[in-house]
Amino acid sequence: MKRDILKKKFLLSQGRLYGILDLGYVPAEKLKAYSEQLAEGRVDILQLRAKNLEKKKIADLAREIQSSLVEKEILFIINDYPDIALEIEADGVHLGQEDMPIEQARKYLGEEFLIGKSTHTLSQALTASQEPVDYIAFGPIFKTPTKPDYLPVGIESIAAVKERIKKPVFFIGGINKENISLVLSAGADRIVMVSALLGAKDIPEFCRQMRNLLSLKGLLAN
Ligand code: 3NM
Repeated sequence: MKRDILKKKFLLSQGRLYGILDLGYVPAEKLKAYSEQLAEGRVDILQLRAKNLEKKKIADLAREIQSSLVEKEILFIINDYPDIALEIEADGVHLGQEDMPIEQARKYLGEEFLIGKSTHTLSQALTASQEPVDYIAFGPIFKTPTKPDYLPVGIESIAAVKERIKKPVFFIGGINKENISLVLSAGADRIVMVSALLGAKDIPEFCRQMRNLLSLKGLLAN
């Protein structure tokens, strides 16, 4: 085990900026370079999302980027596949509504792994909060080319989710430099970014700017 669960949970509790390395945006041969830039910018959590690759290839890529993240205290999450998370000893897995049911994933992985779940309505988020998940992703807040078939939940739903759910909730979908302040003002204190992050001219600098906005939000909330 690369990290014990207490450390993972501590890092999750501190996590504000969650980046996803999506193979839809980054070619496999550039994955390591991107992960190093995201690590330099100090995202708190990094997920590997590879929708169209075979599992063996995903596991190989995951191993390649994992070492730099362990050293930097960045949580490493595998999208969709509990078996890959287990095999490579990632910090956890992220599951969607159509993936392995949470109870089953929890039994399979045991208590040493983090599990996150995607939710797209308040009702799904409430259901997920009763399941053995460590965090919830809620969105898409805005329309996004990264998940084009999903209806946006809208910025107003952020406050409702925050009010009702005590587990960490990461807001996701269409969040970028232009609208992040709106998202934070609406009540979000944890966000996920994909295209805005991966498309930034200077990824470490972009991460720093986003982290500054998120920590300012934390200071104002206290
Ligand atoms: N999941 P971007 S939205 C991977 O709502 C993903 O569950 C979503 O990408 C959800 O930051 C999304 O480029 C895409 O909009 C987020």
